[in-house]
Amino acid sequence: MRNKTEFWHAARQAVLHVGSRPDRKPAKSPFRQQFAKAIVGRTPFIRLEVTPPDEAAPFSFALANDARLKWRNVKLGRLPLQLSAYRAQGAVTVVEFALPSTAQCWGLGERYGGLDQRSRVHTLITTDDHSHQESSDALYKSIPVLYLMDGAQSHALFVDSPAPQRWDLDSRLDERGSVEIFTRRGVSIYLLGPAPLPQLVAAYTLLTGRTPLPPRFSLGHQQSRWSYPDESTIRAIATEFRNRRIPCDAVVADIDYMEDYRAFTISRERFPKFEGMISDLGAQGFKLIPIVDPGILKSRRDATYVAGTHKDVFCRTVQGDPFVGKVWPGKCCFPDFVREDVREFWGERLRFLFDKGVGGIWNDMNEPALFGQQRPFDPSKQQLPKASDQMFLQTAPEGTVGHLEVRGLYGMQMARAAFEAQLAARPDQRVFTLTRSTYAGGQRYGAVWLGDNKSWFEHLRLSIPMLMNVGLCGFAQSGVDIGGFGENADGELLIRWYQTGIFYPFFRNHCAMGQRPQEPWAFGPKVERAIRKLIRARYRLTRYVERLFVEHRESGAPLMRPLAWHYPDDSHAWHVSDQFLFGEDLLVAPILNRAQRERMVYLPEGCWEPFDGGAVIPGPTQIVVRWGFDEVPAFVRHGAILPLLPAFEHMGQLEQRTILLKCYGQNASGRLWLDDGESLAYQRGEYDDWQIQLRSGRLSLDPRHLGYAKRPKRVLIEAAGQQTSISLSDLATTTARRR
Ligand code: MIG
Repeated sequence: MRNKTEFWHAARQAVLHVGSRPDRKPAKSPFRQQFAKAIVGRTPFIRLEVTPPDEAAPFSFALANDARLKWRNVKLGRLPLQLSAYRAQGAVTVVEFALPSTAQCWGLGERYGGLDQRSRVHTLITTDDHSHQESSDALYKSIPVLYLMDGAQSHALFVDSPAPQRWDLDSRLDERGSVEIFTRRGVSIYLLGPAPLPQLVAAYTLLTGRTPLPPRFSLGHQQSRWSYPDESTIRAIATEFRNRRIPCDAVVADIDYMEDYRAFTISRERFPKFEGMISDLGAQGFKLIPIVDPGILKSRRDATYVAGTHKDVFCRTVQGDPFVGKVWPGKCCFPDFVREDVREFWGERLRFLFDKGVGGIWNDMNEPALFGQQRPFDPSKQQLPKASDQMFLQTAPEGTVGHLEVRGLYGMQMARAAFEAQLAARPDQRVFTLTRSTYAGGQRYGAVWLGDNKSWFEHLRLSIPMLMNVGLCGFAQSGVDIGGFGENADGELLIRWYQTGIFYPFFRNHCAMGQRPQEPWAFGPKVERAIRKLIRARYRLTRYVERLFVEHRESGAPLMRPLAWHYPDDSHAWHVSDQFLFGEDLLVAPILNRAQRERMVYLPEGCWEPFDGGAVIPGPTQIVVRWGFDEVPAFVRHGAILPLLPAFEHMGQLEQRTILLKCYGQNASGRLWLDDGESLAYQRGEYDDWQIQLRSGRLSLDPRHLGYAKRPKRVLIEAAGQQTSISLSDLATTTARRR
C-alpha cells in the first residue's frame, strides 16, 4: 500500500458491514492496531461488537482505545452514556444509551424534519416514499449515525448494519435512547467522543470515507425534467440557456431516453443521434447526465437480461428462481450489487453510456423501489422474517442472507458500481454519480439528492435542516430538487428556492411528469432576471465552492453547516435551523415563506456584510432583513477573503476568468486552491494552495503548495475598496527560488 489514504480505503472495506463479520481477535490483528491509531486523531472512541447468534463466542464485547492507542476490553455497563448492547428475543439486537435532557439529536441521515431528531421513533429502511410529508418516517437512505450534541459532552453513535433499524430517541421522555437492529448478522457499534462536532465528523468520515473532489462541471447548475422527451427538446433547452445567458453545465435525461425504459438502450425514434447530441451539447459547454435504474426487464430480447442470466447476477428467491418485481420496464430482475463480480458486470454494461460521452450517471429507484411494494418490512409491526420468507436472497461475503439483512447497501453498491466503472472507463478523470438510495459510507461514491419533494414552501424550508443533517453524515455533494419535484411551482416559489439552492452543494432544478414547467424562464422576464442573477452568483463563487470540497476532503466538514459548527459557545446558535453557514465565511438566511418580504436573521459574534453589499452589522444580534427577489440572501463574515469570479456561463470558461480576492475587514485571511478541476492530478500534487493574509492593510500571499502548471498569471485583490493586481507567477518563481 502506497500511502495512508490507500490504507484507509482498504481498512474501510474491511470494517464496514459491507461484508466482514466482526472478527473476534482484535488485539492480535495488526490491521486493527493500525486502525486504532489512524482513526483516533484526537477523538476517543469505543467499538462494540455484537456477534451473530449462531456463534459460540461471547455475545458482545467492547473495546476502547486509551491514550496509548492500545486496544483493551472494557466492562460493559461502564461505558460513556451508559451505552450497552445485547441480543434480544428473535433476530433483534438492541443498543441502549442515556440521552441527557440537554442533548440534541442531529444527523441520522435523511429524516423529514428539523435539525433535532429527538423525541420520536425513526425507522431506517431504504424506502421510496414519493409523497413524503410530516407523518413520513423512512425515506430513501439508511445512514445510521447520530450526533448526540450536548456541549463538551457531545458524541457520535454509529450503528454499522445495513439491516432495518428503529431508533427511539427518547419518545417516552425518560431520557433514554435505544436502537433495535433487525438482523441475524453481527453489528458493530461505534461511540465517538466526547469531542466537538467538527472533530466527531472528522473521525466519523475517517471511518466511513469522504467524497472525492467532484468534477468541476458538477458544481455548476444542472437542468432536469421528467422527462425531456426527445433530442430536439434537450437541444432546445440547452440553446435556451445560452441564448438567455443563464449559466448551466448539464442537462439531464430522465427515463424517456430509453427504449421502453430498458437500461442500456436508447430510443431510436426519439434519440436517433444520441451521440451526436451529446457532442453538440459538449460544444455548447453542457454535459448530458442520463438516468440508470437497477431493474432489468425479464425478457429474452433484452441484452442485459441475457448477459446477466448467463453470468448469474440477479438476486434469487429461496426457490432458486430469479426474483421478479415490477418497475418501469415491466417485470424486472435485480442485480445483486453487493457482489463484486456483479458490480463489474454492471460496469461493463455502463461502458455503453460512457462510450457515448455521458458526463456521469444518475442512479434512481435503487432502494430498490418496486411498484406496489414500497416497504417490504415494517419493524414497528413485525419481527424479521426468516431469510427464506424475505422477498429474495442476496450474497453477503459470509454467504447467502435474506435481502433485508443488506437492503441498506443496495443503492450504495449500485452507485459504487457506477463510480468505479466511470473511473475505469476514464482513468484520471473525476467522477460524477448521483444516487437516491445509499448507506453510511456512500459519500465515497459521489452525490445524493433527497428524492421526490414537492413545490411547497414547506419543502423549501425543510431542505435546510435535512441537507445539514445529511452533510453531517459525510455526504458533501447533496441537494434537493430546486423548484420542487411534485406539484406546480410558481415564480415566487422558484425565486425563493434558487435563493437557497445556489448554496446547495449539488445544484439542480428538477420537476415531475405532468407538472408545470419550471425552467428559470418559465414564469416570465421578471422571474427570469432574478434567477439569472442568482445562478450567476453561484458561478461567481465557484472557486470558493471548490475550496469547500477540498476542506471536506481534509476534515470531513460538510459545505452546509449548522451555525453551532463554528460558534459552539453561542447557545442561541444551537437552535437555528432556518439559516446555515456555507463554509465558514457565508451565512445564508433566505426567505422561506410565501409572500414574505422580510425575516429575522441571527448573526453570531463578529461583523457581517451583505453579500451584495451594504452596511456592516456587528453581531451577535438579531435583525430584520428584507430580501428582494434578485438578492443573494447571505452575509459575508468579516475576516474572510473570498475568491470571486466575474459572471460566466459554464465551467469550461472558468479558467479564463480573473480571480478577485475580496477582503472583508481590516484583518482577514483566505485560501485559494487551484487545479484543473477535472483530473486526478491533484492527487499527485498538481495543485496550488495559497494562503492569503491581510494584516492592518498589508497583504501577503504564501503558497502552502505549488504544483499547478497552469496557474493564472495574475489575480486581483480588493481591500478597503481598492483593487490591485498581483502577479502570481512572479510570486511562485520567487518562492521556488527561495526553496
Ligand atoms: O417512479 O425517473 O425520484 O427524480 O424523475 C418515479 C422518473 C421514478 C423518481 C425520481 C425522480 C425521477 C422519476 N423517478
